[in-house]
Amino acid sequence: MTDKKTVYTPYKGAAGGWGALKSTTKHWLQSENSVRNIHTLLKTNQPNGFDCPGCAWGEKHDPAKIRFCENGAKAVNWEATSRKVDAAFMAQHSVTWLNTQSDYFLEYQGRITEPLRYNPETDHYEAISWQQAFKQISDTLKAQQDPNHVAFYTSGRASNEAAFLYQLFARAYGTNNFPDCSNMCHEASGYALTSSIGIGKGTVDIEDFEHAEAVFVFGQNPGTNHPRMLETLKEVVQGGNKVLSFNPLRERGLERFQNPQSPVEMLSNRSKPTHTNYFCPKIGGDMAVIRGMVKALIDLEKEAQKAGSAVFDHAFIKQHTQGMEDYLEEVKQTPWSNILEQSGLTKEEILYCAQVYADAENVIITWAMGITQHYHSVATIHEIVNLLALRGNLGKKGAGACPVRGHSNVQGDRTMGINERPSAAFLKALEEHFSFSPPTEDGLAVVDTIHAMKNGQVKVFIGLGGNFAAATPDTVATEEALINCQLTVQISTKLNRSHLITGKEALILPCLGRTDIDLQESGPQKVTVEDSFSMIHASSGVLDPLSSEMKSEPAIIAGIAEATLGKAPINWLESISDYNIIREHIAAVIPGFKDFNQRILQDGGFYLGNSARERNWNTPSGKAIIHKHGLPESILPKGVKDLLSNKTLVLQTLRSHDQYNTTIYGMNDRYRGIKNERRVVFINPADIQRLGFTEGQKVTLKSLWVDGVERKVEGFILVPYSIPMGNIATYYPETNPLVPLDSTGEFSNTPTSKSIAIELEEYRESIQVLST
Ligand SMILES: Nc1nc2c(c(=O)[nH]1)N[C@H]1C(S)=C(S)[C@@H](COP(=O)(O)OP(=O)(O)OC[C@H]3O[C@@H](n4cnc5c(=O)[nH]c(N)nc54)[C@H](O)[C@@H]3O)O[C@H]1N2
Ligand SMILES: Nc1nc2c(c(=O)[nH]1)N[C@H]1C(S)=C(S)[C@@H](COP(=O)(O)OP(=O)(O)OC[C@H]3O[C@@H](n4cnc5c(=O)[nH]c(N)nc54)[C@H](O)[C@@H]3O)O[C@H]1N2
Ligand SMILES: [Mo]
Repeated sequence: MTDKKTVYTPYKGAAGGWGALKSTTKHWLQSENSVRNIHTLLKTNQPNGFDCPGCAWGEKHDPAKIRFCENGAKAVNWEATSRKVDAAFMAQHSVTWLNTQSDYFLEYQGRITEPLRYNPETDHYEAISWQQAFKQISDTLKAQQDPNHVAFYTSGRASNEAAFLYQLFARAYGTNNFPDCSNMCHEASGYALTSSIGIGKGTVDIEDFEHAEAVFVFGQNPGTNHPRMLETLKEVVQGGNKVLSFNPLRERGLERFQNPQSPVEMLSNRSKPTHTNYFCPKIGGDMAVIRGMVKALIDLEKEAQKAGSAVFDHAFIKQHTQGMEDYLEEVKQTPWSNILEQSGLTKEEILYCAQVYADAENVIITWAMGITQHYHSVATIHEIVNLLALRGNLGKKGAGACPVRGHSNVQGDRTMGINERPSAAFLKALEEHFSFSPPTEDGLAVVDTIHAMKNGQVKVFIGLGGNFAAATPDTVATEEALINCQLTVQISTKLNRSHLITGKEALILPCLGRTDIDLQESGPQKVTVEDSFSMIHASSGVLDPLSSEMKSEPAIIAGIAEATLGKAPINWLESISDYNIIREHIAAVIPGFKDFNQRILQDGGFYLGNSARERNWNTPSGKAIIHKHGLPESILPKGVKDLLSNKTLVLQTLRSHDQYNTTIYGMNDRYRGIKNERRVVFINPADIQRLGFTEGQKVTLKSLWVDGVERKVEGFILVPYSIPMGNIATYYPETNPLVPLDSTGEFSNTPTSKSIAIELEEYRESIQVLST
């Protein structure tokens, strides 16, 4: 049994503060590039610097400010290392051996500095020239009988320029197969917002937070994942306004914040609260919370009417919405007992939330993965929109919907056309500008791509960044799918699992990252990205690349495209000589990018605009659609209903403070008090007792799913934690083997990685028996 104290000691400090400063310094020194990197860090999110490769939170325009946070600094130092993975490194380590190493070990080995081809005979990667690599890919692509045999994956760090070229190439080749990280992330937000307010993006900008009287934060952990958001929340609280946070875990990083850039706060060791109230609903209980709030608002409205006033914004509802009456009827029919049972909150708590909402003139609702990775995520986000619409909190200053995006350019990639279901208008614009007929049939998203690779329909996988093998659900099934491919190509900065789970043939193409100087024929290039607030701005690297054998993402795409399609529909190699050429194409095809090249010259970039913010609803009826859904019977996907027992727990998989998705920077999770360990289960102490376990005991987690396949992970340590009974949490990606491939969200098809039915069993450590 493990001594729990070695793993878990509650953290007493605030988010940010000295803890953050210490950690930033440690990661900076460990990069083995410290002198170079301090210069680099100071260029983060600055006018002539690069966009932070961390999260997608936006910036207020303030040139005097240092614009990076602890986790942004980790991301920068991680990329700007001096360690190299090249053919010499690969000669020393077989792929089979590397595959026994941890995700942390793999990425820690450094930047990939030359193109590599897998040799199955020796089980090693070997050097290959760029020309040979492009030829191998183009020969394979040209040999496919159907372009839909190829899938083009994108991770959300790709710049607008890279994403635009990538989708152009794939469509000119003939497919809409664009699985992307968004399918596992904010897909439900995109779907729910498009189907209700006619645009799949948030409606607020950073300035709106200055005018909000209440901010509701659902299902996110900004202390770790969007640290710069804490400062914004702190300012809202300081302004005398309300911040209500909803999270099943008591997240230290959401409770108090000490600004590392404020000498007064640092020297006096004082911190400021980032919320006025903190509620702990059950996992998946947010829709019930909001339903309860609306139910309470209906009563408040009745009372107000008696007094001759109103709580609802009737003018807005009448002029701008469709379906409100039906929805309110549905809410009236939902019994309080269901609401309280599913939400896990008390009626008093919900009434309080409703009163705060009713009292505030302007309200913003933010959310992230705690909302989007469930079976009923789309229904929950519709419910959020409905709540906002009731008081006209859409398209007015200080109010609106704010899905807080993950990857730094995941939103931009979608704007550029990375979408397996492109709109007819987008395809028409491509056709008119480039004079070719893009494919019109829907392509494959992540989960369908895995199925298609497994059954041989997709034979070639190309990944523009990311770590498909580790980030996707059902690891065993996903690995089988990748191994089944004829060719897997990974365009990457760092070594990861996806390089080791190869198709019959495999290539690694090393690319430049955000921090690197991207030198092309016309000189150093900038790229552009879009943040969560639809601000488009330029990013230029500041470091000399570690090797001349690394290419930029646009150059790699252009190289593959030229080898496959020749000079059609554009002269690919010419387009990368100066990225202004790519941006001119973007300006011609995508609405909102007129004069793109001029507008990115202005500091802070430009605002893309948002139709819903202007109260223009791009829906069939021209109004915001108020959807009604019944509260789900159970928050678990329907399939598992018959398998549940009183031993079943609901598992959510989340991020530690020392990771960026599948990139593991270290083994600690400071705010949650975890040290040197990632294989932990956060669990309510009463559940530990109820299930007959003890704190610190190791367990096996098994997930329940209809297909009868055994999905398990072993040797996880039970850590008592402030989490509702019946709920547990573990880190991703270690527990991805538990997420059944077909357990996906309704409408979004996003893996339900925040609600998995689990049973725990005692783990017996295997005893080494020597056979000789
Ligand atoms: N440093 C760092 N920054 C990142 C990332 C990273 O890995 N590291 N990842 C980036 C990416 S791609 C993304 S998408 C974002 C992710 O940002 P987050 O969404 O903050 O990421 P998670 O760690 O998945 O955290 C989910 C939070 O939701 C809570 N939660 C889980 N289930 C529920 C629920 O049912 N209801 C409610 N109310 N809360 C729930 C969890 O307790 C946890 O606090 O961050 C981005 N930024
Ligand atoms: N169980 C569970 N699964 C999840 C989630 C969860 O909460 N729980 N979250 C989901 C979410 S929100 C997301 S967004 C996905 C993330 O899925 P991905 O985006 O596929 O994964 P990352 O871990 O961000 O990818 C890391 C790799 O990207 C490469 N890389 C880094 N920078 C660059 C660059 O600039 N260019 C290129 N070409 N490559 C680069 C490096 O080689 C690195 O190893 O995971 C999803 N999976
Ligand atoms: Mo994400």
